Amino acid sequence: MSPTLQNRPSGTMTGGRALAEMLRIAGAGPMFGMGGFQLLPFYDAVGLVGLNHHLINDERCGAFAADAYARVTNRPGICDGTLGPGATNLVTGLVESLNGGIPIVAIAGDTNRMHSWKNMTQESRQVEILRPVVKELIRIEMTARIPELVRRAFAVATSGRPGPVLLDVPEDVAHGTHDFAPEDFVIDEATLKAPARRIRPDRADIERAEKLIAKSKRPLLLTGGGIHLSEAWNALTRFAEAQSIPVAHTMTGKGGIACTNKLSVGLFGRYSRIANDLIEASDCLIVVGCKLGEIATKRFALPPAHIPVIHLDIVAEEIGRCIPTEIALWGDARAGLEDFADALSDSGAAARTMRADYVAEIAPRMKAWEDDAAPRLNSRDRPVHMARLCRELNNTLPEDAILVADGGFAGHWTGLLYDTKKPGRHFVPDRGFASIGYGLPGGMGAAVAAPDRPVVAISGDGGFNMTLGELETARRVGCGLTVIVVNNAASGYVKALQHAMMGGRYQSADLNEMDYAAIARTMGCGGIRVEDPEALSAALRQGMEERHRPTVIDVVVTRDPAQMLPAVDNRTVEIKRGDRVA
Ligand SMILES: Cc1ncc(C[n+]2csc(CCOP(=O)(O)OP(=O)(O)O)c2C)c(N)n1
Ligand SMILES: [Mg+2]
Repeated sequence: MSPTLQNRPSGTMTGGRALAEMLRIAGAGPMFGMGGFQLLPFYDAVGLVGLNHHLINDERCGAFAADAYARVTNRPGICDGTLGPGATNLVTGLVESLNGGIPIVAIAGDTNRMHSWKNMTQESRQVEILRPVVKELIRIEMTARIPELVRRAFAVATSGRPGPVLLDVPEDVAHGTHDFAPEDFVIDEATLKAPARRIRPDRADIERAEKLIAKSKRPLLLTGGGIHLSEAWNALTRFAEAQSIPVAHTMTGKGGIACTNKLSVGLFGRYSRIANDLIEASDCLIVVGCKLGEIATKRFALPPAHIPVIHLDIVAEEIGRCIPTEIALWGDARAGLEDFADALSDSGAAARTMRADYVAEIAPRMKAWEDDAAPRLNSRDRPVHMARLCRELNNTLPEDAILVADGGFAGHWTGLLYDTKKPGRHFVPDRGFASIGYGLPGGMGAAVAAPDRPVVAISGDGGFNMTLGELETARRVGCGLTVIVVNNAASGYVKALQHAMMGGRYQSADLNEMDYAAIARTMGCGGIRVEDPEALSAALRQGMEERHRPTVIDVVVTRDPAQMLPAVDNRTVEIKRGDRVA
C-alpha cells in the first residue's frame, strides 16, 4: 500500500460517499453513467470529491465509453447504472470488455435488502444476469466493507488477464452510513493500471523456444491485443528487429509495432494483405497475446497443422485451446518477449544474416498487394469507395491520432487498410464482441482519455443509428471528437452476405437514406456531408481542428452489395454451404 496517499477521509459518511472517495483515491478518470434512487448518495458525493462524471443516454454506451477509455490508458474505465434496466443495459458493453480482457469497474445499484423479493420496482435477478458477463461480480453487503471491496475490484480488473468487475450495491448499503477510519481508504497503486503484476514464463520453456526460434528460417510473430494490455510495444519491436522476424497482427493487435515498420506484414486471419501467405510458408509461428479465435484463424483454417507453434499468453488455459501448441509459455507478453530477446541476444547478427532473404520478400510482396489494391485505394468513385476512405485516413491522421472502429464494415475495412504510424494502441476496434454501436461512445471514451490527441471514430450508419443519442452526450461533454458515418443506407454486412449467399434476396437489410451531417448540425454539433472522395481530407482536418464539440462526417459510400466486403469480390468467391465468404 502506498504511504503517499493524501487526503484520506474519515468519520461518518454514506456508502455512496465512501465509494466516491475510493474512486478518487484510485485516480478514476472521467466516467459515464445514469443515476437512479439507489446510487443517489454516490452521485451526490461525486461532485463533492471532485470526480468527473457524465450522464450517458444509454448505459451500454457508458460501458463502451469506459472500455475505450481503458484501452487508451490501461487504467480501469468506470461506468454505472441504476438497478434493473440500468444494470441490464450494461451487459453488451461488459461482454466486450470481458472478451477483450479490458479492465473495467462497473457499479450497479440494487434493491433495498429490507424489501428485496417483494416485487420491488425494477427488480430483477440482475446478479445472475450480470455474473457471466464480468470477470468477477462483487456484491457489497456492508457499508463498512466498501473500501475493501473497491480495492478488490481494482485488483481483479487489472491482474492477470484484465477484465470487467461489477460492484453490485444495494440501496441500503449506498444510503447507509459508517464511521470510517483514514486507514480504510488505501489502495495498492500497482492495481490502478493493467498489468498490475507481471509473471515470467518458465525458464526451461524459454530455452526450448529459443532453440526452436534459432533454427527457424521463416519465423513469424502473430500478435494480438495482449501486446497493448502488457504495454509490450518496445519489447516486441526490439525482439522482431534484433532477430529479423516479421510481425502480423489481429485487428486488436494492430500497433504492436508500427504498421509502417518494414517488418510489419499487416492483418492476418479473415482479412489479410500478405500475412496469410507468410503464415502458410512459415516454419515457426510465435503467437503472443492472441487467443487464435475464429477471425484470427479464418474459422480455424489457419495455421496449417504442420507448422510448430510457440504460444505466449497470460492465461495458461488459453494455450492449446484452438490449435495444438509445440511450446506453451505462460506469462506476461512483455516479460516473455524480453526473455526471448535476452536468450537470443548472442545470435542476433547471425539470425539477421540467415533471414535476410526472407525479410527481403516483404517489400515486393507488399508492393504487389498494393499494386493490386491501388485502383481501389485511389478510387475516384462516387459514392465513395471504402478503400479510398481508408487511404485518406492513412494520409490525413497524424501519428498520435486514435481511430476507434465500430463493428460493421467500418472495422473490417480499417482493420485491413488503416496503418498506424507508431507503436501503441492507436486503433481501437470492438473485437471482443463486435457489437455495432461502439463507434460513437467508444470515440467519446477515447476522447476523454486523450483530450490532447485527435480522436476519430468510424461507424456504420446502422451502428450510428443505434447510439445516435450519445451525440447529445458528446456535445455536453465538449469532446473534440470526429465521427465518420459510413453511410451505405444499409445493414451492409448483412446485405453483402445476402448478395453472396442468398442470390441477392435482401431481407431487412436496407436503411433509409439519411443526412447524418444535417442531423448532427441540428443537435448543435459540426456536420459535413461528403459525396466526393476529393473532399475527404479537408473534412477530416476540419473535424480534427474542432476541439470542443463533436463533428460528424457523413460519407456517402457504395450502395452496391457486391462491392462492400473488403479485399474480396464476393461475386467470384466460392461459397461452401454454411460458410461465410470472409
Ligand atoms: C448489436 C449487433 N447486432 C447485430 C450485429 C450483426 N451485424 C454485423 S455487421 C451488421 C451491419 C451493421 O450495419 P452498419 O452499422 O450500417 O454497418 P455496415 O455493415 O453497413 O458498414 C450487423 C447487423 C452486430 N454485430 N451487433
Ligand atoms: Mg451501413
